[in-house]
Amino acid sequence: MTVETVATAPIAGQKPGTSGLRKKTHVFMGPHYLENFVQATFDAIGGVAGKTLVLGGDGRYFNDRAAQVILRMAAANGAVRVIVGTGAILSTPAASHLIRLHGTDGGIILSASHNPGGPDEDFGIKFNTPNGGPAPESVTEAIFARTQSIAEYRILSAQDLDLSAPGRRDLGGMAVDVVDPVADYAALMEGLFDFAAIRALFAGGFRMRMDSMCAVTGPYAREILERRLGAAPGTVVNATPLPDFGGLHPDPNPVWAKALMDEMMGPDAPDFGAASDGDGDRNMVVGRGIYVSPSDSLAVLAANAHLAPGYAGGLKGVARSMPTSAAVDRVARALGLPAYETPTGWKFFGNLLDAGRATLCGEESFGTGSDHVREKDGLWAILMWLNILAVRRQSVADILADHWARYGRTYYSRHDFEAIESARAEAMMTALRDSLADLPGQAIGGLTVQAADDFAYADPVDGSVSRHQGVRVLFADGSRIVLRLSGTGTEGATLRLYLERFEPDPARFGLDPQDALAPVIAAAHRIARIAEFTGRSQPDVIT
Ligand code: G16
Repeated sequence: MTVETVATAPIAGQKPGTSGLRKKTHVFMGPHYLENFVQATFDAIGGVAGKTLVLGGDGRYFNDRAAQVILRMAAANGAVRVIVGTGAILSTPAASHLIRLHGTDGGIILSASHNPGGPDEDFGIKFNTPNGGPAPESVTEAIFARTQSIAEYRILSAQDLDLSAPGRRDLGGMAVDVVDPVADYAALMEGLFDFAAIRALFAGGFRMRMDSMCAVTGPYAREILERRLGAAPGTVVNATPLPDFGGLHPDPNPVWAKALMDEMMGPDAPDFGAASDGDGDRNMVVGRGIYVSPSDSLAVLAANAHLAPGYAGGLKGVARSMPTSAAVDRVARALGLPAYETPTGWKFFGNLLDAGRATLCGEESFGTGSDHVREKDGLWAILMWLNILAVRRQSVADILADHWARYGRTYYSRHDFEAIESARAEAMMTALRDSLADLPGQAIGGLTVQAADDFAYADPVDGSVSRHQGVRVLFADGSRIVLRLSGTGTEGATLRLYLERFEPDPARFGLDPQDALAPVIAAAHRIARIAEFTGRSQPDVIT
């Protein structure tokens, strides 16, 4: 085995977005594309000589090939050890846990998360730092800068390594520890939640449907829900991870997890439904006949976390991304907890979690998690709900009703306009930003603008400032709209329009969110001139 130094040249566009570098799979499979980005990552973190890394991915098409390349590059760059999931599979939260458990120098996760997979779909890669969390902007910017000056990369010439079963292998003097992807993660969950209470719940006839969407959580959910907690065999569906996710879009929302939604809204629905995404960090939860919006889910978990043994001592604080609804803020106020508002992207929670300022974090984009790892964690959220249901012995609908009765209901929805021509989307955002100063005081369809800005975040821990994180328009009645362009898409631009209205009147808790939000939706279209700039008046996806 010899180390080759391969001459290369910068490839344009290797700028990580909201969560790592995501591109079409064929782009990643192009000459030097993956290698350039991996070498740039190694260089940006001061090299990997003498270091230990974790490696794994969500099993999508090219995951196996990419993992072999990265192992050979890690060996050629002097890494001493790589811990890799069997078959190069690790869910994102499980990878985060392994980095923390073994105190490694970070890890590489292969995933485009909720984006579809396959030769014509998406692939992605991201670096997580030694705290287990996604690299902060300072690191991703250094990686991007390095991709623009790279001239060579190092790779071992070697055969593929057998990753099909646990055990230690040698790759040119570097130890490769192949580990069971599920075991350590399942043990972590067992330490946080009241498995005995959840087992008793299932033993009493409680029925659940878990849709793993042919993605990475299948083996994790089977082991934890069916084997350890005694849920009925077959509770987990779409449980075999497939390279193309069975042609499904592995995004757990009411649109892409429609089969689950139909079952939960239909006759004889199970008591509880849940779904997770491509790499296992997202979750959707549904009760019999009732959908739980992610913002409400975060608020309910914050209000009830003390019922789970791992959180019995209470929370240090809560954090949400700016576009997420303020429902959790109301819980924080009632509990006397600090509440933080960060830009979109889990990486912004890392400092708060590390500094012990927040225990629970969440986002409207179906992400919820805690300080047990440094990623959002789909199965964690589902188990937290199960723990709460097992202790309270109420239905999901009753728990939500209780919650709204106490805190009021925050109607919330996100409208996505996908694959817009990038120049049009940028022009719309520019015009909107230019109009911000004139908006306060304007009355638009019965709503008066109170304030409007372009969200900037000053990290309270390290003082770093992130600007242009989304336009917010606040109305006098407390309603709010937020507009930003997605940082995870791979085709054109996706405009995200976030809509929110607080309702204190219990007589009005039963509305359809789209009806409750109708005036806010109309105002958003008028203020941002969405149709004029993008040619679209209807969203592609509503969550
Ligand atoms: C990633 C980030 C999340 C973010 C989501 C959507 O999730 O980790 O923090 O909310 O993307 O981002 P955007 O609105 O920019 O598309 P995931 O599950 O895709 O890794």
